[in-house]
Amino acid sequence: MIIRSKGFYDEFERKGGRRRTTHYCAGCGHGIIQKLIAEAMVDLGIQDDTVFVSPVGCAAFCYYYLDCGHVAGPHGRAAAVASGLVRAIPDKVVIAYQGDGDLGAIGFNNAFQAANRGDGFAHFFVNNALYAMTGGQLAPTTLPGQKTTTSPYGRDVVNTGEPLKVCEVFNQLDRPVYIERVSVADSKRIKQARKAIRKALEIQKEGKGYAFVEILSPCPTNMRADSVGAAEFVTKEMEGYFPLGVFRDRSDAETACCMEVAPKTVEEIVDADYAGDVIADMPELRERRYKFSGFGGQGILSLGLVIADAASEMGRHVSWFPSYGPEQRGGSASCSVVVSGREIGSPTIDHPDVLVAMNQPSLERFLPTLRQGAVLIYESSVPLNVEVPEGVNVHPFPAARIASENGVAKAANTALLGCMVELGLLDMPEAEIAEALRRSFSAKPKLIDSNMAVFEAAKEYARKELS
Ligand SMILES: Cc1ncc(C[n+]2csc(CCOP(=O)(O)OP(=O)(O)O)c2C)c(N)n1
Ligand code: SF4
Repeated sequence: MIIRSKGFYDEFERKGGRRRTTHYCAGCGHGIIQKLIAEAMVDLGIQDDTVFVSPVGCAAFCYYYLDCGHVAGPHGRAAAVASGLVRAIPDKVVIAYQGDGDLGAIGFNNAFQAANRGDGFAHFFVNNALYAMTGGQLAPTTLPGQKTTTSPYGRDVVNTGEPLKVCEVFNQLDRPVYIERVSVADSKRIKQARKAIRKALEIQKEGKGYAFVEILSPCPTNMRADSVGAAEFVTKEMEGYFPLGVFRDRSDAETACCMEVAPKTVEEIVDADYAGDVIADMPELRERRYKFSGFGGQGILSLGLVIADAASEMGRHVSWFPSYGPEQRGGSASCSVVVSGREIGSPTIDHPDVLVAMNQPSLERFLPTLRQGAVLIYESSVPLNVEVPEGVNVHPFPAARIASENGVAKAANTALLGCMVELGLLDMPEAEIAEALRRSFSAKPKLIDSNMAVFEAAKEYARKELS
């Protein structure tokens, strides 16, 4: 009979059926480390409040084993996911678990920046000196001279660098509360690893900030050894480069890190950002998602910026997300603008509420994404030969002609702005938009009057022909 911690599920419902054992090879450190985490979670009474971010690597299946909340991170991004989680659910305990390829290579910057910010999560870094899941390739932590499938003659530090000492690097940063390197290569070391893992989770329970524990871990399969040989490699070889010990412990400090000043709830964040009463005075808190699209040089990105600027001046939550090719001019360009009374979940837009399309590729690409009730404004000199989805309100608008007739051929974007104001698509007083338009020409004041003329002419056209 297997007796296991209540921190594990009774059975592991993996692909291929229910099982009672993990997929780890005999002698692998991952299983030991996860057992220590499971036990600590239960003993600290945080199991139901814990969200575990699993990596890509041999430990990717943690969500089959540990009985807590889970998010699976893309390769290298567990720390970035954890950074998001601690902001979205600050009262929960967040764990990020990463291998040395995952954290030390593709995900290093995410991990480093999270540590530098002191984001409040427990960060477990499993260092087995290679990429295990993919067959034992060289990792940033591979030892000099160590043979792997991609360093068959041993790691050459001139070509591939020295082993990356993550604890030592993170120990240069101000905000981490706790940094320790431990090992699970034998029972004496496992006891110390147990303490370190508990401490990192206690720090989370108390909301004290970022805790980093590096765990040296045997991988018999790729260290090309049996269980004993792999454990010996960890103690005799790896510890020479990665000395064990506590690098930092500020967990007793009364105010351990940033987390004591971070707002605790979404409402508090909103209040802090907005000064609260600004929102209360805004009856129209709806979220609108705009896509502006055309050729580079048509002022599409600037159009989005003017709207984002006006909304931001009014205390709205705003995102402006440009997308363009390597060409400076002539290629396709678009931007997504979200204006909202609430925090914005994502700056990308799959189904815009309003699409402004200045060319044929924009119509082909974005018109099919519109849903019932959405609005399309398109440059009327472009033939509309893309099927319009049902329930979409279509407004052909001669932006280029209006701009030319008013003496600024390049101001089709300003004409579109006037059209949107007249059609009531901006949920903001016209004066705020006009002010933002003027601001956008602060470096070229000579263009302000002519653009205001285009703006007025566009409004007039839209009033007569489109409303
Ligand atoms: C974007 C991306 N690149 C590469 C891979 C292939 N890949 C899967 S696991 C892995 C390495 C995992 O090594 P490590 O983080 O050291 O964890 P271990 O398997 O040793 O526990 C790689 C490169 C992937 N899944 N996704
Ligand atoms: S390959 Fe290595 S790290 Fe992966 S499960 Fe096997 S022993 Fe563990």
